[in-house]
This record gives sequence, structure tokens and C-alpha cells, in this order.
Amino acid sequence: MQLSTDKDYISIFYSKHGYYTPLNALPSDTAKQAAQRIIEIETNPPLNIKHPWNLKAHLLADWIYGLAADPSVLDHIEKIIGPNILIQAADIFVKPPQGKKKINWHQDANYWGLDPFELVTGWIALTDTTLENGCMRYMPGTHKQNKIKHIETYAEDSALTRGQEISIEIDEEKSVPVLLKAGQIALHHCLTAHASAPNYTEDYRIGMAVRYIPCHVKQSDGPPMSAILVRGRDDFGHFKYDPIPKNSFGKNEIRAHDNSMKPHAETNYSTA
Ligand SMILES: O=C(O)CCC(=O)C(=O)O
Repeated sequence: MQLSTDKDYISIFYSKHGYYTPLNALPSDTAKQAAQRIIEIETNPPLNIKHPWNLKAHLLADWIYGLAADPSVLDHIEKIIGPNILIQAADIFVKPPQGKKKINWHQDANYWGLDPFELVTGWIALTDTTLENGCMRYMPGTHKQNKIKHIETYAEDSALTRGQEISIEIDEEKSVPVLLKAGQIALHHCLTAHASAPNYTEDYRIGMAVRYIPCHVKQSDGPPMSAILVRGRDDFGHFKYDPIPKNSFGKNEIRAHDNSMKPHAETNYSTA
């Protein structure tokens, strides 16, 4: 087959393997400045936020929303899910220097009721990611297996809300390391199994996993999910809209975060 464009190549590779990496998106200075702001928040977290600030963090600050909705990122997302795009969440994963926590093999869709499963994550690197600092790893082709059973370990060294872990044997040698420079992104399907090791370096590893949904997807189960339309038109209205933040961690932003996260507190936010 003759592939006419870069878009064809990326979307065909993604449908076959369940991921695509790396893609250039944000200027590296923009990513690194955001990482610095996140380190300041992480080391001195605002006290008045009722839910984990790093989940659905795009509701809390205009500059976090700005990264998730940046046209250079959305151009890549459009190649996978088309022109009508919602952001359901932007979850920030901070691995501190010499941090012990890891992320076990899991599928993001494990706790989500979505029909069809067409959510794509754009994982935006805010620092470089390497084998040493706990970059993600993808297991190609797992998106074709539908939902795989997970066990909940609640292990102390897991950075996931329930320490969930896929219950099948994973052959790590077949996995793909997601090596990114700050500002680059990687894309993965919500059924693609992925994991990441602890950070063995003296520097932070920070990424933002933004969950993008095409407007035709419906929620089929669980507490209500909400979203923001960031490109195109929504002819379906399947998701309630979250407000776009205007300030950084202001009163309205914190209230919007609370409204959106509250229904998910009982599930340890695994359905948010
Ligand atoms: O940041 C990581 O290492 C893992 C991210 C992740 O599990 C996700 O995007 O769902």
C-alpha cells in the first residue's frame, strides 16, 4: 500500500500496534517551564483542594489546560480520532528523584465504561524520559484484546490509585520503551497495556497523560464523566462540559475540580 501522508502512516501504525511514539509537539522550553511549576506545586501542594490535584489537573490551571489543548498536540490527536475532540482528563505523573514508586502493567480503560473504546492518551513529556528515570513502556497489540482482568494490589510502591495490575504474564522483552525529549508526545490506545519503573536518577521525571475522546463516544457505565470540547463540534452531547479554567488554582477552578471529581471519590478516582 502506498501511504500518502504522515497522517496515514501514524494512524495505520497506531491501529495495528496501539501506540505511536515519538512526536514533536511543544517547544522544549515550554515543557520544562511547566515541569518547574509542577515541582513547586508538588513540593508545596495547595491545601484547599479536596481531591488529588494531579488528576484532572487541567481544570485547576489555565496553563495546564493550555498545554493539553495546544494546537500542536491536538494536530496529532486529530490524526487518530478525527476533528471533534473532547478532553476528559489531564493526569500529571510526577516521579521524584530516586522515587520508589512504579506503575504496574495496566490498561487505562480497566475502570472506564466507554462505548466504543476510542479514547487516546497523549502523554506529554515535560522532562526528558529515559530508561533510568522510569519512562513508560508499551506492550504492542494489547489494545486488540479488549479488557484484560486486573488484580488490585494496593501495593505501597504503586503509583496507581488501586495498585491495579494486569493478571496475565507480560513478556517485557517485547515491550517498547517510550523515550521522549521534553515537549514530545507519545500516543496510546486506552486498551494498550503499559507500565513504568521507578526513577533511579537525581532529577524529576514528569509527564502529563491527557485523555482525548472523539465526540461520538458514549459513557456506558460508572459515575458521570465530564469533558471539555477543545476542537471541532460536538453533535452528540454525550458528556457534561467542565468549565475552561481562567486562572491558576483560583477559587472557581478549585470548585470546578471538586464538582467534576466528587462523583469519583468512592472509586478512588479510577473512574474519573
Ligand atoms: O507516567 C507514567 O509512567 C504512566 C502513565 C500512565 O499510566 C497513564 O498514562 O495511564
